[in-house]
Amino acid sequence: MRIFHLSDLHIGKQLHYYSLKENQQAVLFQIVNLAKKRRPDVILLCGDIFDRSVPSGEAYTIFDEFLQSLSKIRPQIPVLVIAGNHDSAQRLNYASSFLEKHQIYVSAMAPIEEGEYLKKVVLKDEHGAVNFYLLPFLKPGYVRHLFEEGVVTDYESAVREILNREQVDYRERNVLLSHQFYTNQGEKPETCDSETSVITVGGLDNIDVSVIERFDYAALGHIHGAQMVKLPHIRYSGTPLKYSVSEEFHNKAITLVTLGAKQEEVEITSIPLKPIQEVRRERGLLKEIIGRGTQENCHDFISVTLTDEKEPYRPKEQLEEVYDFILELRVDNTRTRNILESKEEEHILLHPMEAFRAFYQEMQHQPMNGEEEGIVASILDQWGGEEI
Ligand SMILES: [Mn+2]
Repeated sequence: MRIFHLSDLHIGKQLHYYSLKENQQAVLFQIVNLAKKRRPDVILLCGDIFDRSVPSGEAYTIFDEFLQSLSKIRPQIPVLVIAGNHDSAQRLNYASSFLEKHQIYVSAMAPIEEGEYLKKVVLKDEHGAVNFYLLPFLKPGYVRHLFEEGVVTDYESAVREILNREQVDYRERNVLLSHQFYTNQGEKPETCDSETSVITVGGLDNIDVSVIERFDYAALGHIHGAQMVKLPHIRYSGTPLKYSVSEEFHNKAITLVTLGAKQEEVEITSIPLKPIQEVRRERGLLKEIIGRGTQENCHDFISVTLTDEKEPYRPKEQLEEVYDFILELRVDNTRTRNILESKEEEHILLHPMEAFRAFYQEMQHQPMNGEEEGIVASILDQWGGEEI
């Protein structure tokens, strides 16, 4: 069975105030064409379909067109979709039973009630059945009530318990779709700047990969750089486009997974995706950077660092005569380095609980009591986790 694994489309995302509409449409169009050409048996979209929980009309239209084009391919290719932390479960769930008629299976919400289980889609190939388990993004607070008190204490126990109650038959072939932060014995996957929501101090949302190791393939979303976690069959596909300058050297691609018979090692290939605009850095003297501009690269999104000791007059205006899309402009010379050294400010990313504790202390001139801590903790627990 051949699987297209994709995640983190983030439809509607902007890059430093520039719309990525055309880039996103173009890359989705490429994916459709690659699906026509390579004929996968199934396409997986592993969360963060949209960039915001309230997507714009335009973002909806882009996703609609994508699903429509995919569903027109004959013979039909099933599309399996889970919600990520950026998606609104209710919104993504909209018309999901209607979509199933077109072999588009959406799972946006973790089980809420006793008798509810994960959405499971069974597909068949020459070796028999493959069970796809659709696990949408979840927080411990979403599912805690399904278990006895004290069983679900963190993200790891939440996912472990939710999977345990599925009673997966590991003698069969099973594929998991999941959108969480998986680590290998505390060792974190490589992250980048466009994942605003994945890093919390203290690793509260870490889930050890052992929880999902027994699946024959784990198709993951959440981390924006393609990579495996510990084992070749546990994998983040990464985003289809570069969503931050820090991804300058990422090779964005569709992960093509070939699943053979049970026990056979999965085969992994990348099918490169080509953006219509590159995202990259330019560093050097203003004169040099302007000199490097060509017909081919002048439409790229660029982040510029000027190293001129004598700061040029109106550098942005001069750069704009050559480059159309300047994301940011920085100066790195003796003057700016001295300023930085004198400040020596340390920016520490605090967990929301720690941040609130510090805020409370500053406002009230005393620490929170146990009851207050409990209230804040339960609010954070329920909090959707959407980042700005
Ligand atoms: Mn994401």
